[in-house]
Amino acid sequence: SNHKQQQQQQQQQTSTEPCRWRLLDEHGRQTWHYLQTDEETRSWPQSAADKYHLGLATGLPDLPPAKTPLASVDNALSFFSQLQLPPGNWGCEYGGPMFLLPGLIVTWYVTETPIPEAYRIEIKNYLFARQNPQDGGWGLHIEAESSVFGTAMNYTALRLLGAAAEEPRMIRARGLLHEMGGAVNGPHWAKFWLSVLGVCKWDVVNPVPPELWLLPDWVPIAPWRWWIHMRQVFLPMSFVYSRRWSHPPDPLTSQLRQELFTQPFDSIDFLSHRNSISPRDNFHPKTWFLNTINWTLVNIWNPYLRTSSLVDRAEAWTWNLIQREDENTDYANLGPVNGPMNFLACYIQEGSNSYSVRRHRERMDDFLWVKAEGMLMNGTNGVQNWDTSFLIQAVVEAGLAQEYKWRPMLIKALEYLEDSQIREDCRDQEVSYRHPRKGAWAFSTKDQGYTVSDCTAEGVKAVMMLQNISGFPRMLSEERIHDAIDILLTMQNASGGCSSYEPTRGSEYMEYLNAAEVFGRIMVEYDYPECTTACVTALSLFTQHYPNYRKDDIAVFKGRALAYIRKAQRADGSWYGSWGICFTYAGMFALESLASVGEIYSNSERVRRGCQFLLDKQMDDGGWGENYRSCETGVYSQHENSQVVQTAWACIALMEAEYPDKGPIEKALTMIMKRQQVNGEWLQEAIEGVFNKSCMISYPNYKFIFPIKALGMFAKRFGNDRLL
Ligand code: LAN
Repeated sequence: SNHKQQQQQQQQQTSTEPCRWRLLDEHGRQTWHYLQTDEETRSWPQSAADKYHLGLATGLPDLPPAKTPLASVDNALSFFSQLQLPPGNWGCEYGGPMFLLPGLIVTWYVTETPIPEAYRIEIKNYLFARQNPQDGGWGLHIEAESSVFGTAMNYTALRLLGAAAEEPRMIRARGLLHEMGGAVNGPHWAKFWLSVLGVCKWDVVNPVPPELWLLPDWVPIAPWRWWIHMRQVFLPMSFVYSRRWSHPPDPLTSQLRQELFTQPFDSIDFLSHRNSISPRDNFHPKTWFLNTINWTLVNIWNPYLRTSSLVDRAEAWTWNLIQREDENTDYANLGPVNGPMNFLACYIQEGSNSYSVRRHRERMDDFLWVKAEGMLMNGTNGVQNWDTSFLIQAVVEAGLAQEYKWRPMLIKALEYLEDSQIREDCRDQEVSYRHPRKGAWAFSTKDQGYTVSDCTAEGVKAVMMLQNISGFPRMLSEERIHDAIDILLTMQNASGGCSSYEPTRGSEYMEYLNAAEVFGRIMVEYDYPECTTACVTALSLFTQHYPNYRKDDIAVFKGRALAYIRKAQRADGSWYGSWGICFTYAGMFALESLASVGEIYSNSERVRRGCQFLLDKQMDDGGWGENYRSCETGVYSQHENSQVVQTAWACIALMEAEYPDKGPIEKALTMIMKRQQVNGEWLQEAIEGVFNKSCMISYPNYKFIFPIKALGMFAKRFGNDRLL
């Protein structure tokens, strides 16, 4: 009974003590730990970074007010350098998407994984903190309007974490869910997770046939051709779907069966709701083509043609591919959706105590992050390589790499990049359809280990800027730099552009089979001005220092890449951005590409149009502010407030283009400097990043990195005169 009492007390406990949380960073693997005893807290003190991320006072000093751009950079670096983590990388919250935690919570629940009490409390806090105040629901991402996906899934997650159905905030959420027609109106992924949990019947899930993995490679729709995130989610999903595995009903899920729908569970004809979807979720409606295929799969293929030997073969092969993904990443997995799903597949196949399940359990912690609002799930296992590479570049661009003061920070950062460059290709590269990776950098860590074109490019640029330009020790040999260049040279598409993880493997028509409903442009790799620019500028910098290595390949690559950049420009002078919001972000990259081959304002009509597009958007206070609606609609959408990050992007774009009048840039940077706090930091503003057109994602370190770069570039070009 003592134990029971304790449990009850815990149930009531609604927050943890912020002073007990610590971030551990082992070679970039970031996990949060809640220290139970005072002895532990004494022997592992909280760092400034811990405090900052938890929203506690950092104790970092007030600084002399900055009057000049370089003084502002100095203040910013004084602050930001204190957030560098021991291995040399920077970390941060990488939240935004609101559909990740529910997948994890359902997985934990059905795999009988105990949730540490401190996690349980803080995840609950986060989900409640992010409940939309207007209507009590949740959307696809933190700034989105409520949808069935967000509301049904986060409501379910909260119930699994112990929130009571009668709690007022839950009553409100349920009311909204019912107004939207209940969980049967959720998108495909919601229906999948709810069926796994046993609160929907599998009939409601549109087919996810693992047989597709048996198609020969030449078939135009074979899964190996899909965008890597889609096929790696489809993989474990198809395995679980094939088994129609569900958690056996228990008292809690029986209650959920009654709470999530507008009519009694037993009276619901789940099969008839396969295609039910609320208009709020239907961002990318399914095509008649996909609907026909689904109909055929449900009514003809599954009942009559799907023989048991075919099922066995399909399940055996998908299971094999799941294991390869697990082994190649040491169970870190590509991302936050396939991670929990692979975990679930291992549980179904190998049972609760298997090595695979135990290792997956540990790896889930890599995705979690604690902040003042509570605990959230990051969009990847971190932003390590990406932000660290950019910070190095910003300091070098600002002309500060030689400064004694910043040397320890930069050495550490270089050590991190050294440690995290991928040194070997995957063991089963061909069979598991992996792109070469020796010499590449991933977005996050070496364990995750997926080549990304621009992460490799930004990484190798940062290394060269330190080693070849700024006289830093050669931690990466010439051979390793060549390895990175070799990878970049594999990344080009027939169009001349570059994609994210691999060159495009399938046709754009594959989008007709996009079944996710909530995302656009997900089925195959596309060309991106951002990724293309990163590759072009890395190759340019490389040839300056290694003029002979693969000279001709590089020249051809660059010529074709530039042709793509020119072609991707819209008539109004803009470029559409896919990974940051939106035209401002892509404009910065595209103009940098053009400048890297000498195409600038004075000699290029197209650059003038690019600059004019941006200048027309400058706001009265000198800043830029673009709303995330741009990403959804493809039309520039003005934010009501100017944003430090986008203002920095626009300034960098104009300076790259050598826009002749420093007036607008000076005005913009003055605005940025006015927003800097006395300790050198900038405060968080609107969300910065995006993926798949509809989902926004946070890049909190951008508010340091890009102002530092813009201010530094300005001082270099126009002098370090007083602006304030
Ligand atoms: C990312 C994050 C980084 C991003 C850049 C490097 C910025 C970009 O230039 C290339 C694409 C890449 C690597 C990228 C791809 C898609 C990711 C992994 C994400 C936006 C972070 C989260 C997102 C992932 C797909 C989220 C899980 C959701 C699914 C729909 C599977």
